[in-house]
Amino acid sequence: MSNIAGRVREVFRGDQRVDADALIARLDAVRRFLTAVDGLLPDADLVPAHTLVERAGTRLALSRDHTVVALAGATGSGKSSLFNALAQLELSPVGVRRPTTGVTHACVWGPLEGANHLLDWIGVLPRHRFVRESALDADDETALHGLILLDLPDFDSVQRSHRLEVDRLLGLVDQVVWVVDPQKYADRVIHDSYLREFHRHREVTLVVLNQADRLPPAEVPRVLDDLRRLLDTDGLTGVPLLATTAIDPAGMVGLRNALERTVAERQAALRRLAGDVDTVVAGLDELVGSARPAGGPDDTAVNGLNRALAGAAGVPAVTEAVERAYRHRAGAATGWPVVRGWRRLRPDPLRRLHLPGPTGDQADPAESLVAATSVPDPTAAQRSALGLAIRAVADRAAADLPAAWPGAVTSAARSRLGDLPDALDRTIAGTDLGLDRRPLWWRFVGGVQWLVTLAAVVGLGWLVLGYALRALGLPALDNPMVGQVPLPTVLLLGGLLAGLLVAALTRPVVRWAARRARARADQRLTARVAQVGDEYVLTPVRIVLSSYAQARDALRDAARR
Ligand SMILES: Nc1nc2c(ncn2[C@@H]2O[C@H](COP(=O)(O)OP(=O)(O)O)[C@@H](O)[C@H]2O)c(=O)[nH]1
Ligand SMILES: [Mg+2]
Repeated sequence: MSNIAGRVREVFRGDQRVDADALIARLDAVRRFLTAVDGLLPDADLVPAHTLVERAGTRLALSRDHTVVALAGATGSGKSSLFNALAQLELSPVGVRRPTTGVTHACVWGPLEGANHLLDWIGVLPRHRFVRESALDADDETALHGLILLDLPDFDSVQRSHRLEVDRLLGLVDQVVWVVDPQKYADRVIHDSYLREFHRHREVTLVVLNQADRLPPAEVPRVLDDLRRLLDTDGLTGVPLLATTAIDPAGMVGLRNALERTVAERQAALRRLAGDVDTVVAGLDELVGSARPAGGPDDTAVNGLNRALAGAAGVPAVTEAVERAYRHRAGAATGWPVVRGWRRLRPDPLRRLHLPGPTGDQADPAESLVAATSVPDPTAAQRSALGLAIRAVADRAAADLPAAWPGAVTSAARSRLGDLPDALDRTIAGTDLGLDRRPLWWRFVGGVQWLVTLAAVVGLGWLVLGYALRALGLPALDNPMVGQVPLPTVLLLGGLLAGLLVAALTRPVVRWAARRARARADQRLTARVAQVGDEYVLTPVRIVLSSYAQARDALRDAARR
């Protein structure tokens, strides 16, 4: 016995204390993780983390002076016998029935207050709660004050409800004492389904080989060694392992001592939760990894997106219209006055797209809430090019992320796809295309055209007047001469010729200026369309990337013991 107790002490010496504040900080980190990934990762993957946050919050809010220890094991291993022996219920004046299988019984050492809330939460019915506070005990039970011992149903029960109850309770208790017996200690069920699952809860796991009295004394160490080897394979290296005999008080000393230490340390609840955090973090690790993603998609993908957006928004059609509108408006302002009116009859190319007309009037702001322009809708090819460009942006942005994330990034990139057409249209309608002001040189050339036309008209009038006077036999006008030619003729022909000449000279200048106007409009529209892409596609992507970074940092904090 002393040998075994010595081994137990050695293991306990290796245990580290869990700081309550550090544990609370780790739980906060898990909470931050959950906030960061909310709506981005599949809910099913987050259930353990949500459960942990809720359970841990409640457990820490409930009595920390109590330690809930469960006796768990297969049918007939001796859980109830150990429970009765420790609680000495047979001696108790309460005179209770022997606990029956299938129902969890609890025994509380010390006062029930505080323990009752804990037992309400754990779900042990009041009529299955016993108090180990007896006048007969005197002071020899004080070392266990604060212990709440549970006798769990058999985990290998044929009744599914019993097994579910065991699983539920194993998730809530602070420490588990696994009870095995010499016949069944190597059973696969207990190792594969239970002990192995508890490898992150080594610090709150204790294994007892009960019914040690059934073995020849010389066999006990050999069986314990064999069991120790199995526990090592379960990942439970170093957990306390001791032999017990429920029917002999002397065979209970080791277990009692271990429980007294657990109760005195007040650490089991914290260690259990710390183990839970470890388990949850390990489960989430694959989901988050340690990738350090770029701040967003690369320039190539963004440029591709902007091109596709410009195509879908009809930017080429608008810039083409800008060029034609420039020529149209410049022609109307600088053309030969004789044909100007005729030009004005033709519709303005920008007006046709319901874009700001020749007077520079902006689209009505109320109207701009709905499709504002008549720019042609994107073709199927443009639509699919946009879809591909958005996909490329998402793919590039999510390239370094773990498998759970690219889906979230793609959804984010496409999240506002439905709003894009209107947003693009409003942007096109609201963009200053640079045609508002009439260039000074138009006015100058227009003025020159008026002057030369006026000259021609004056010449014509003068000539007509001269002919009329002559026809009526009145004294003729005395025409001043320019060289050999009379002045009115010079005015008329010179004016007409000058008008045609100015118009001819102006035309290439107008063409060149129209191309410049088109380039300017293209620049402005592309920049505005890129802003829309930023707002509707890139920003949602960046939000997911920053959520990823937050989740990764939070998980790293949660992992830090
Ligand atoms: N010899 C011996 N028998 C025991 C010991 N512990 C339990 N038993 C017997 O094993 C049987 C099953 O015990 P029980 O406590 O009901 O097991 P449970 O199903 O795990 O609750 C009962 O007949 C007990 O008397 C022990 O340490 N030594
Ligand atoms: Mg039992």
